[in-house]
Amino acid sequence: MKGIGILTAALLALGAEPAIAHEDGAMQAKPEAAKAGALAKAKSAAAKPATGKVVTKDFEIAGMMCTSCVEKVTAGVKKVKGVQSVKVDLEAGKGSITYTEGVANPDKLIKAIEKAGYKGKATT
Ligand SMILES: [Cu+2]
Repeated sequence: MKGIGILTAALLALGAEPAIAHEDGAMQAKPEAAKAGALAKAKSAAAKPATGKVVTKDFEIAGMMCTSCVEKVTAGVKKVKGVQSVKVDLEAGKGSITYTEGVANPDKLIKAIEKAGYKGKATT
């Protein structure tokens, strides 16, 4: 995983989409879960931000290649105060994050994604 991480970082630095397969063989582990995440994301896309309210926002998460990447992002984002739930869609490279507005915010969530080693960007 160490060598892969360095290669991933190099690819990200070049702005390239990492096209290499992960060697832990976990890539095809959860296609159904990924699809379910996409559906849940579509349902919650209309949520509007308001202080103290629980909202769901979608984020682009670049650089994930396997389920352990998904776990890293999920664990990192869940550590942010105010986060209620995190659904990461590996295939789509997206995450749907439900959190209390005013406690957590998109900046904090993106920082948590970056701290886990990936690139985050708010899409809603
Ligand atoms: Cu991975």
